[in-house]
Amino acid sequence: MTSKFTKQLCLIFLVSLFLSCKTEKNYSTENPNIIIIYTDDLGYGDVSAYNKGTLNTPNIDKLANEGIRFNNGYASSATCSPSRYALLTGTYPWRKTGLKIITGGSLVIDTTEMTIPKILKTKGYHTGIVGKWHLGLGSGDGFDGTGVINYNSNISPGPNQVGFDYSHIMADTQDRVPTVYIENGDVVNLDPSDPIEVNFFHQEKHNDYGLPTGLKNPELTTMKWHHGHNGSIVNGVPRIGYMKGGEKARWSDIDMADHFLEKAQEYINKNKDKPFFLFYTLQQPHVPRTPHPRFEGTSGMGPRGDVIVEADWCIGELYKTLESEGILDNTLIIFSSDNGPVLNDGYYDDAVEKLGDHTPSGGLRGGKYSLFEAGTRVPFITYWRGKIKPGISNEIISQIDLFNSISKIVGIEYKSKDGIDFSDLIINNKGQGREELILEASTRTAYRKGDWVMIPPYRGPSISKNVNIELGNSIDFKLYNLKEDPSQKSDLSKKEPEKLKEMIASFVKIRGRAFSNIENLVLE
Ligand code: NG6
Ligand code: CA
Repeated sequence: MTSKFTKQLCLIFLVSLFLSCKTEKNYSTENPNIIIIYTDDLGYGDVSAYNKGTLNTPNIDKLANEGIRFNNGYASSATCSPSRYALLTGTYPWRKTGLKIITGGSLVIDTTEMTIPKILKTKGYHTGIVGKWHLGLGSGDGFDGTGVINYNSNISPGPNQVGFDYSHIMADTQDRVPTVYIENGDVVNLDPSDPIEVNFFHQEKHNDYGLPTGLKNPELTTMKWHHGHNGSIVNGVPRIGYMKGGEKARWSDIDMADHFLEKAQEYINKNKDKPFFLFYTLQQPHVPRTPHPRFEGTSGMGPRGDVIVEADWCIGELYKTLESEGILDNTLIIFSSDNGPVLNDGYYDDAVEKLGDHTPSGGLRGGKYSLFEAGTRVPFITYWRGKIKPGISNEIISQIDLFNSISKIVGIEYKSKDGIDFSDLIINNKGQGREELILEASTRTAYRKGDWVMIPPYRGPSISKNVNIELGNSIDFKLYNLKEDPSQKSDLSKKEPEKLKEMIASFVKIRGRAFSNIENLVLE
């Protein structure tokens, strides 16, 4: 009797084991299409699924509500280029000396480095990027305005040399020259008789270089610069840097969202019969905020709100394309943002004045450029119709982990330097997330472990006057408990000296004794 019962139990156990193996295997053998939708400067609280307020993002909400909404999802960094580097390579950006925001600089990913698209190519994927690149182009040295890129012949190395079969990009940002699209290394619509020249050198010296500038001819601008953006004026918008030529190739700012959407849709249509990876990197809501007229006034919050509504619409349209092409059920969509929110990032555009009750940071402290949570904690959503069950996760996960996780999902165990495989979390909402994570903002680093965050001392202003954001600089170590104090109001470093010591020790283990303050600290 007992043995019959035991046999039955064993049988049930084996059958359920078989079934569970089958479900686990399902996603790793099917080679789904993978789309990473990546917004620029969209805050934790800018998505209404995260922060029900005055701004509505119904299409992103659909992904969040019918997929997994991660409440502790991070970009590696509080600025763009480092986050994008970390996402594509699974490597902490501070390992790359001097990696900061790029302005006309050269490619920061080494062409020998492994990247997500390169991994996917080994599994027969077609890979594409449409949108903002901001990882540098060409092989000069330096991240800043060396002006060495020749835009008049095929530009290489670039996205196509680090794993993308297809690229249709803007080089850096919408506020930087050259204001042209680049497809597979070639400037789109370039007239050879009107070559493009660009430089980023100091304005006093080069104020007479190229197009009229915001500094000298403010009367020619339709958008006024607040700080920084007083170089060449294109379409009434003064930019960072100076440009001449390339008149026919210049983009129309108000059409940029539609342009990238169309290119993304074209890419999907063309590649729908094989597995593909699309990195769709929207420019919104980064400055200059230039909504198409049909979105003007739709948010009641001025251009910043309007371009978020526009970006949300684009995501809805992309979704419809996947549905009408019949490939939605075979497509994993990952949605996130490259860093936290900023209101005034260099232009007078009513972002502050018309904000009303909306909270872009969703109640987190800081914003873009900050070591506080709002700098790096961003919307992070995974969606796969019919495969991912709706859910919410409070596990800690970083964009750095997408490299290992995506590898696992397509059946390769490729491990990056700093990433962790969270495929089970991403697909099944199962298992634990990160125990610890280094956070980065303009080469400064902080440390999260469990609910605790430690920010080491840094020189510099506590608040950036230009953007009005608390940067996380202080002469002391700061310690916060996010469970009890999600908005980092109470520094516990004096109250919890043992915890602080433990946090510093663990931080130093990963980061090294990179700071004199830490070197002087007694760590017995
Ligand atoms: C800064 C710009 C800012 C923005 C940022 C890049 C100034 C004063 N500020 O240097 O406007 O362009 O670079 O943002 O020029 S990011 O999201 O691409 O990192
Ligand atoms: Ca950004």
